[in-house]
Amino acid sequence: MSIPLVDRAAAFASRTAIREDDQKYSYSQLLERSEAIARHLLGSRTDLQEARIAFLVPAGFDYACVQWGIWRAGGIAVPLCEKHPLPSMEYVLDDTDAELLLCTEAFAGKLAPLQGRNGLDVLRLENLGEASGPLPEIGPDRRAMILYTSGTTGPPKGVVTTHANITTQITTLVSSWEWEQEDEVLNVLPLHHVHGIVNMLCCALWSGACCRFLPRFEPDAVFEIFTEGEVNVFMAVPTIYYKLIAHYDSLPTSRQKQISEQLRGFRLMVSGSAALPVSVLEQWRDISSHTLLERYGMTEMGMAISNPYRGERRPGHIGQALPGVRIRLADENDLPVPPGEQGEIQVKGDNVFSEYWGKPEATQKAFTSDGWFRTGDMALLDQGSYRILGRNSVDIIKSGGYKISALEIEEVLRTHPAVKDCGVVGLPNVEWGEIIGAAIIPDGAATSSETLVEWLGERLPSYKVPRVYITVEDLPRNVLGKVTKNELKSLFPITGAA
Ligand code: MCA
Ligand code: AMP
Repeated sequence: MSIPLVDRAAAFASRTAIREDDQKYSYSQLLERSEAIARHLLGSRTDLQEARIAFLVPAGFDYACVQWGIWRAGGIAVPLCEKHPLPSMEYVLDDTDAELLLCTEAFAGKLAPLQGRNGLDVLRLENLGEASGPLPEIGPDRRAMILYTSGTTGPPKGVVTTHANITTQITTLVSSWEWEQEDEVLNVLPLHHVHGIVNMLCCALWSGACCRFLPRFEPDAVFEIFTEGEVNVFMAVPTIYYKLIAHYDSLPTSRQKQISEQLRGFRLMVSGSAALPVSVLEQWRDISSHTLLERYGMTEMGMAISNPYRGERRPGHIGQALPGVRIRLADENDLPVPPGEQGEIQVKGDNVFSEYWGKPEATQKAFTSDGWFRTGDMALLDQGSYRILGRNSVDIIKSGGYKISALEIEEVLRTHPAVKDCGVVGLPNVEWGEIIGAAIIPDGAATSSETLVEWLGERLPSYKVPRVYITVEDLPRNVLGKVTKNELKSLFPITGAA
C-alpha cells in the first residue's frame, strides 16, 4: 500500500491543486515535483525509513511538494515556522534529530547558522539535482509527521501522526463537511499546525479541490480575494474573524455590500482552534449570512467534535462527535461522569496520534489505562451538543489560536538577569481569546516591558511573548507555596475581556 492522499491525485491530473499569487499549479505538477524531491532525498537509499526531514518553505506549491516528497521517500515531515526565532527552530531540529533541513532561497540566510549543527544539512530546494530510481512502498502505520505543541510541563512536545492517522483525520472531515472537487479554500493559517495543514491543505487535495494561499493574513487582501468570486470555503481561528469584522466595519457601505453579497454564496465557513465568542459568531452572521460551523480539535487527534454541516449549529457549542471518533466525559479518576455533569473530554479513534516523539512517559500519561486520550479540556453535554467549559490546567493559554505554555515562558523569563521570579497567565480578551500577561519580580531595578518584549522575541516565537507586564513584590501563593494563578490574574488591568 502507498499514501492514499498522493495516490488519489492522478485522478485529478489537470485540475488546479494550488493557487499562490497569480500562479496555478495542477495535480500533475504536484505529483511530478514531489516525485523529483522524493528521489533526490533518497539519493542512493531505497527508503528514508522515517528519517526526520525538517523544512521551511513558503506556504504554497513548494510546501505541498516538499511535504509529499518527504512522505513519498519514506521520511517524517517536520514543518518549521518562519515566525520562529532560531532557538525555537534549534529546539525542534535537536529534538527530532533531523538529518536535513530543506528551505527556499528566502530563508537560506536566516538558516545558514544551522548548517552542520549536530550533523544537520541545510539544503536549498532550488539546488536539488536530478535523481532516478523507484520510490518505496509506504504502509499506513508508518510515521508521517511531527508537529510541536505546548503542554503543561516545560518545552513543546513533538506529536507524531502516522499516515493512517492523517488519512482518518482527512476522510472524516471530507465526508462530514461534504468537500467537493469544485471547492476552493483560502488558507491564511500557518503551516506548522493541524488547522492549516490537515483541515485545509490536505482536505482540499484529497477532494481534487484547490487550496489557495496568501503569504500572510491581511484583512484587505482576504476581502479582495473573496470578492474575486472563486473562493467558496474559508476556515480560520476566531481572532481572524474578529479582525475581518473590524476591517469590514471600517469600509464604505458600497464595499461592505459587495463583500456581503459574495460571502452569501460561500459553501462553508468554519471556526476553530479556540472558543468562538458568540458576539463574533453573531457579527459574522450579520455580515456573511453564515452561521460559522464551530468545531473542536487538537494537534494530537485532528478534529474530534463538530457542529453539523447540515442541521442546527448552536452558538457557544462545539457540536457532536465526528464519525469514527469516540468521545466520553470523565472525572479525575478517569471514570465516565453521569449524564449532564461536566468532565474532561477523552477521545478514542484512528484519528488519535501514536506518541510524543522521544517521550514515552509523557505519551503514557496522555492516555488512560484503557486507552482513552486525555485532552485536558472540560466540557458538558448540553441537549445533545458539547460545550467547552475551560481547561483543567490554568497554565495552558490559547492566544490567536496558538496553544502556549505559561511554564515555558516563565522558564525563559527567569533566565533574564533582571528577573528574580515571574508568573505568566492568560488574560481574557475578545480579540485574541487570551492575551499573555507576565508579573515580574525584578532583581534590582525594573526592566522596561519594551526591553523584555525584544529580549523574549529573540528566544521565543512572537505569539508566545507576553503583551502585558506588571511589576510585583511577590507572587500570590497557596499554603503549599504554589503560585495561585487565578489570584495573579486579578492583579492585571482589564485588557478587553471576552
Ligand atoms: C500578534 N500580536 C499579538 C498576538 N499575536 N498581540 C496579542 N496577542 C497575540 N497572540 C500583535 C503583534 O505584536 C503585532 O502588534 C500585531 O499583533 C500583528 O502581529 P502579527 O504577528 O503580524 O499578527 P498577525 O499575523 O495578524 O497574526 C494574527 C493571527 C495569527 C493571523 C491570528 O495569530 C495566526 O495565524 N493564528 C493562527 C494560529 C493557528 O493556526 N492555530 C491552530 C493550531 P504590533 O503591530 O503592535 O507590533 S492547531 C489547533 O489549535 C487544533 C488542532 C485545532 O483545533 O485547530
Ligand atoms: P493545539 O494543541 O494547538 O492543537 O490546541 C488544541 C486545543 O485548542 C484544545 O485542547 C482546546 O483547548 C482548543 N480548542 C480547539 N478548538 C476549540 C473550540 N472550538 N473551542 C474551544 N477550544 C478549542
